[in-house]
Amino acid sequence: KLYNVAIVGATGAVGQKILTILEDKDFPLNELKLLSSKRSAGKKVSFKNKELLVEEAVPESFKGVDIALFSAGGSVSKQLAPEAVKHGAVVIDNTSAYRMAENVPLVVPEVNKEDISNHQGIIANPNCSTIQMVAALKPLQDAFGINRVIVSTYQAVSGAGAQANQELEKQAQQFLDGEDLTAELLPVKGDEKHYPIAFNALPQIDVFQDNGYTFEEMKMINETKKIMHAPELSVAATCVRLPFFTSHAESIYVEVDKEGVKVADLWEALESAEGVVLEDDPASQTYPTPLSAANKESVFVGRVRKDLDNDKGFHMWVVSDNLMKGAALNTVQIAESLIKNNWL
Ligand code: 11C
Repeated sequence: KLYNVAIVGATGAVGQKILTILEDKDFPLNELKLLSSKRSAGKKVSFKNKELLVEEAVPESFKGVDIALFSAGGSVSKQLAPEAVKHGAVVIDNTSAYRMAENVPLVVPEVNKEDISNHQGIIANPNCSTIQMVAALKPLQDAFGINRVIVSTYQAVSGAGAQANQELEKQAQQFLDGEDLTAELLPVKGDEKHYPIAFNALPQIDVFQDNGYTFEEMKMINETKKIMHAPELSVAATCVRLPFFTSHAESIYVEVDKEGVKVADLWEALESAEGVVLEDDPASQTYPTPLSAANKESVFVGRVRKDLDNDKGFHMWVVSDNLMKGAALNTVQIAESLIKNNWL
């Protein structure tokens, strides 16, 4: 059977990646419908050597659509995802609009694929920095049990959209030309202050919450507990934006339940985990970096070490392409799981 698929936000960074992935994979596609805001409607996008017209997304666009992949911002999802469901489509939503809703599964297929079977029309794709973290934590949870996670992130500007990439390029040129750096977007579009990202590090991703954590940090905390079915797991996060374009990197401290676990045991668990690639050999300076992970599908793990004071504590370095596994690829993998398991 072949399926009718719609992409909402087809001209955006994630929408474009979804198109590339659908082109590369043998996805059972019948008709592909490209949808966008009014502003981008009318653009032409090439897919498998054909030019497809991008149409404005309206409720009627979803007639006859089996699977709708939403990646056009939270407000579009809030407005149009229920319309798509009414028209009989299953929605896979890339925004934070529905992630924490009780009747919406939040899914990384390697971790909690079975949750998809409970969907009521909408399935949520987690935040990029959460996806790569839970992919690396799941094999450790299964093998040893885990009770505490402390993560610090090193995140690419593309997480904040194509405009953020342009801001980094502009500021880098200003710096090289000896000019003052002009900041108009980062750390957060619409927030009161803006700081340069070029040659800098910004300890704010998304807006501050009342508890002093940013929304990005709270997403990592709350989404991780939901995906891993571990409401009692302690998670703390510090999210930092750095001046590179692609991939998020994370320094993760994790405490396991089991006694006597060795680094070699973690290596074994990580090596056999689906979607995870171990790149860890200090002797040959082998570890993943944002550049080495860019455009790849996997979650890469290196620098696995035992804590020097806590026998059950381990540190590791986890890197993945934020637009691939962190967004577009995970979305397509959810769609593939839906189809393969007859969960549509
Ligand atoms: C960033 N993680 O790097 C964010 C982008 O909730 O899907 C992803 C936003 C989201 O800025």
